[in-house]
Amino acid sequence: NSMINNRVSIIGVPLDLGADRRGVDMGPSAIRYAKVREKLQELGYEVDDRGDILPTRPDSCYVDGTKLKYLDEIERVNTELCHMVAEEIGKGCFPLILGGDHSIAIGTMSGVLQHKKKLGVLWFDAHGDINTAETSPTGNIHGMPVAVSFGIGHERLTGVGGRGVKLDPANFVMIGIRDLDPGEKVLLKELGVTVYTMHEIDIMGMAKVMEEAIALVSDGTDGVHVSFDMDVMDPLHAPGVGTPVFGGLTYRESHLAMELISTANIVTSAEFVEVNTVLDKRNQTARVAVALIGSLLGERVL
Ligand code: 6HN
Ligand code: MN
Ligand code: MN
Ligand code: MN
Repeated sequence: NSMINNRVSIIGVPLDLGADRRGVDMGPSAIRYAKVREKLQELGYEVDDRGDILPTRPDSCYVDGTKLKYLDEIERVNTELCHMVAEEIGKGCFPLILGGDHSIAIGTMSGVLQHKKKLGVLWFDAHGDINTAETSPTGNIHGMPVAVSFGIGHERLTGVGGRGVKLDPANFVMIGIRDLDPGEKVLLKELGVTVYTMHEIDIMGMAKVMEEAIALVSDGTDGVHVSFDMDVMDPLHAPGVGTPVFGGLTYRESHLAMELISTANIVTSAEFVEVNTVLDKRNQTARVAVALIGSLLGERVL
């Protein structure tokens, strides 16, 4: 696999301030406990676990004037994450980020963008995560990272990593979507983001969806980031998530997607987010995440 360097750097971000339910702050520990390092070493990678970027816990829910919750701390953690991701890529390592709530995609993607100016993104999620302060029903920043990556949203979030470098909606593909807020639907259409909802996956099948998605994110790009929100899976397979939605990807559909991305040899960074240990059953969701990381980075049955 030539796109994937044989050195992987793990970065944990135990942040849960971007979501309403506590518990994803233990996600990185849970994924490590499910033996992510061992899995990667088995596959032949040299693994450097850079530890966690530690958020502080404000004692009350700070809400800024535009109703964004915990803006200060989320901006600070993402700025640190941006630097760390850029640093690891600079060293020639593949960054694997463990969340934490999905607001950390702001830091991950802005860090990758320091090196890959034309970045494609495969966004696996039940949700669109493309709200702004104006459209968000909750004020939770984990519902906003996609908007931010296009330069839309609070300036302290779009400013992470510098205002100049942003993603092109033409190379951004969403997969597994089944819960969008009204304002998100408007913005997705306006920007022309390609969205494979569960409906398209049912009709076309995952293999065809991934064939098209891979073509879109690799067209003229210099890297591809995989952002995998565990709630894209059906809650039957991934019960440990804060915002579960019925009717998601099966265990095999998720693996097939990872395997096809791996075979296409395009991925240059990845993050697995929203593992909520408080709601999980015997660390099942973290174990599934590790299995998916394996498939994404080359593991095969035979
Ligand atoms: N996630 N659309 C809802 C909101 O609050 O903006 C849910 C967002 C979920 C975000 O799961 O990463
Ligand atoms: Mn998400
Ligand atoms: Mn989600
Ligand atoms: Mn909703």
